[in-house]
Amino acid sequence: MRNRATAIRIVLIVWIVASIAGDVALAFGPIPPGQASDLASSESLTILLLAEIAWPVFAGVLAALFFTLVVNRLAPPTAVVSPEALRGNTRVQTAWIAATLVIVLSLAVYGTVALAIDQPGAGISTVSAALPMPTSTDQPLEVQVIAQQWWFTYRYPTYGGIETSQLVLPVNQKIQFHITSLDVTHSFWFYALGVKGDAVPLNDNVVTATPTQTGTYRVQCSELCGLWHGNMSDNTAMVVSPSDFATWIQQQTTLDAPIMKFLVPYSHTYEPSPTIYGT
Ligand SMILES: [Cu+2]
Repeated sequence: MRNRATAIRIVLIVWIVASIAGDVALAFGPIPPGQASDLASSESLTILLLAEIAWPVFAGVLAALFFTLVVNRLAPPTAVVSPEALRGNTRVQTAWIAATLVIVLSLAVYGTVALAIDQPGAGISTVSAALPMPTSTDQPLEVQVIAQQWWFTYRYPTYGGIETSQLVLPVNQKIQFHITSLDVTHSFWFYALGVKGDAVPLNDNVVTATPTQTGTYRVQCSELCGLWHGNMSDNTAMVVSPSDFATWIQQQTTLDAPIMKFLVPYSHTYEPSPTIYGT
């Protein structure tokens, strides 16, 4: 019995040390998706919070498993166990239910507050007209993502509705992504910005994020969309300074000029017409 009590104490100490060490390591380690936008930072914080809570629980399960396998490997020497001893431990059960309740309820409150306050712009758009040109970095710049088998194209309604094959965004400018599809369901995933939205035909899915770090990033489709789905990714998405963005948009406008008369007017959704090119 003394050995058993000592074993419980050792396992408890190992669990406490492992819990603290793991939580400290998590706090200093890289947490996905990073800090490249306000949205990504808030997602990283949520993931860190969940990991910090989950790690001690996981370590506790491992510790209990280890204890059971090693210490309880042999049955106790007493042949007869009293019925009371098999009844369960009220203190342990109460503590388990209370701890679970506290974790679940506080996460529910945290999640509800985060949904209500942190992302007021997120959700399905009900506006039909494109946003005006932003006059400050707090006002969103509208950028449309058009998914189609098997690539993405982008339209900039405040710059004449030009369409590009590369996604370029100005840093520290709030961006309102409008995601739609021309054929089947795709999903637009800009991992570094923490942006992921389903691209559904005839739907306008809106995600708002402010990129905070310049760089070259990857965007990809994250919804199985046909034969070349695996190839529907692009490493050339860029977040650049406002002046570089102005230069780029000017170049694209010049490039697009000869084809603008063939481009359908900007809209939040598009209905491909099989007869548009005549029969
Ligand atoms: Cu796709």
